[in-house]
Amino acid sequence: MDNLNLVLTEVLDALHQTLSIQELEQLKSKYIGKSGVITAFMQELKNLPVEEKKEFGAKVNQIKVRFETALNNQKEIILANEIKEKLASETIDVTLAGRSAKSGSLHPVSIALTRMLNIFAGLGFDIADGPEIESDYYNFMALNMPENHPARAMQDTFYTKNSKVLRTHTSPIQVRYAENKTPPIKVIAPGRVYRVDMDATHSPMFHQLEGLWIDKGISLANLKGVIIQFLKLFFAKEDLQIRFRASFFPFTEPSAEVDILSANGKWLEVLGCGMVHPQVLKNMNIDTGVYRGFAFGIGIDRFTMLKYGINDLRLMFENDLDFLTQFKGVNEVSL
Ligand code: 2NL
Repeated sequence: MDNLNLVLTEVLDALHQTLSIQELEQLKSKYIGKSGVITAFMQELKNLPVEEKKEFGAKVNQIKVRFETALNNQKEIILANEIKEKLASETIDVTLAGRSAKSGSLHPVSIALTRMLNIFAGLGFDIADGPEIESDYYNFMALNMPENHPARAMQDTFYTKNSKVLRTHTSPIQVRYAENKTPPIKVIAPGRVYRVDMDATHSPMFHQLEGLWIDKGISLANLKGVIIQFLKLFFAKEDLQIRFRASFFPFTEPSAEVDILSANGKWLEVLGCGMVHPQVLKNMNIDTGVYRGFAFGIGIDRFTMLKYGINDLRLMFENDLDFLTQFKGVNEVSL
């Protein structure tokens, strides 16, 4: 009997200190489970003499009932506490100011490209597109760059397993555009181009915009007129100083590079151009006895940097939001 009273005090004490349902389940099995302490008392009942059985049996039963009642009470207390804690920790302050959704903005390259497209559209140029994975023919052969040309080396051009190339310029777009048309042909070809090159001033992928105008009587004068007009409009500077320097490209003859005078008095090379080489015209099925053409190539990324005062090419490709968000609101939808 004394043992029984001791067990009751011990068990009620333990119950009141229980803080989780899990602990409660452990106590339940410890006392009234298959080999529980109270269960053991009940099994002892059959070994007792008849006269003790009644009193002891009643006492054990009473203890079992008190245990179960206390267990259920504690269970309710724990559940109520859990809800209280959850409510306190998950409180939402509906009076706090909302967080505004961030809106995106155009990449500076897209802004500069749109500006270029607007200018050339205004000068009457069509806009063409083409594949980034090109055949050797459209990327090199059609442009008068023979088998042994250094630009075709593995260390300069990305080749695919099936001997195609990642286009190294957007010229192939113009070859495809021109080969099944009769002049006048007046087109620009913007897009991504790829070269094996990676340092502070070169990226393996960059953006180019090429232009081509073929018609009867097209001359170097037309080339200069278009380039000068484009540069003055792009940099929004009517008195921009521009010079043409003789140069060489396999696909133009004669060829020139074009420099502009920067604010600090230095001449900056900005693009290459020339009269389309007769062999290239022939490759486009153009009658060289009737037609002439000029072509030019512009590095969009470098133009973007010049236009917006960006001093590091890597910024153009890192997509750092601190950099990109500075172009929010720069609008080139119309000139
Ligand atoms: C440069 C040089 C140039 C061309 C690109 C061209 C395209 C055809 C025919 C002939 Cl389809 N030429 N493109 C011509 C001269 C120069 O780019 O330094 N660009 C950044």
